[in-house]
Amino acid sequence: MGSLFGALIQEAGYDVHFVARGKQLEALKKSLRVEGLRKMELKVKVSDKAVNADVTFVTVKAYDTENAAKSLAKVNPGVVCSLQNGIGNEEILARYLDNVVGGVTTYGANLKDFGVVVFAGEGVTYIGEFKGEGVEKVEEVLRSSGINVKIVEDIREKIWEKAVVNSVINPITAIFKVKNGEILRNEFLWEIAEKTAKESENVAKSMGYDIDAVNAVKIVAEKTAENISSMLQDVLRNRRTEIDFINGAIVREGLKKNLDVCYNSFLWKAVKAIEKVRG
Ligand code: KPL
Repeated sequence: MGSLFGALIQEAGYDVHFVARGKQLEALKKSLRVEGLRKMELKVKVSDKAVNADVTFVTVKAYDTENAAKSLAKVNPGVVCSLQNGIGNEEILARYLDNVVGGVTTYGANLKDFGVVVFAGEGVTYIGEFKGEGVEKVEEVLRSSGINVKIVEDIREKIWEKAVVNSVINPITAIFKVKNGEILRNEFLWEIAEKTAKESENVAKSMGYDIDAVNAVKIVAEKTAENISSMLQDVLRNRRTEIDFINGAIVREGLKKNLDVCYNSFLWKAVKAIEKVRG
């Protein structure tokens, strides 16, 4: 997502600085290529350290948010907007930084190779105040870069909506190694999906968020039927997943309120087991 949005924002005329590590850093030193819905090859500025900016987008995996926040706290990052998956990223950023904007995007982007991002689908990016100020500044940058953006009153609700859908599709596809659409076609997977969705919905309701989770899962699984979910991609690449920040966060919140979270708990532990087995 960082590569795609960075490319679109640079194309709109902004001075963009990418922060990356390892092979992605080396690839970006040569160029950044966008394929799919837009095609472009850009020369980009890149480094492995946070830099001063007016607006900073954080697109790292949820388990890297704390490290990102600590390095951003050493510079002047301006308004910091999270565009990540999972629950709790904004809270972590807000512990270290003054101006934090929450964000959720339904744009589709896949890293095909280091330095090559596929723009897979247009969507909507919801943003909302989390701590301090700056939401309008973030909106201006996204809107003038041609990215559909909406400011919402309560960004936590959007974060939970997305996490509830991810709590169903991501672990099931990662454990059973299927594309998203298979959840709708295989009645056994659908039974697990429905039970998990209802559980996650109950936890979201206890937070004051009224979500029709079963329906939301159906819509997203249909729309993204051919997708390999981000969690399955992580499992296939032997990388750590974001399960602690999705099902893990839902279980923690549910247990606080004595709610039944046994499906979420099972899916959380099953994905943790997969992470551990491959070491
Ligand atoms: O957000 C996604 C993900 O893979 O993380 C979905 C919506 C499930 C699309 O694949």
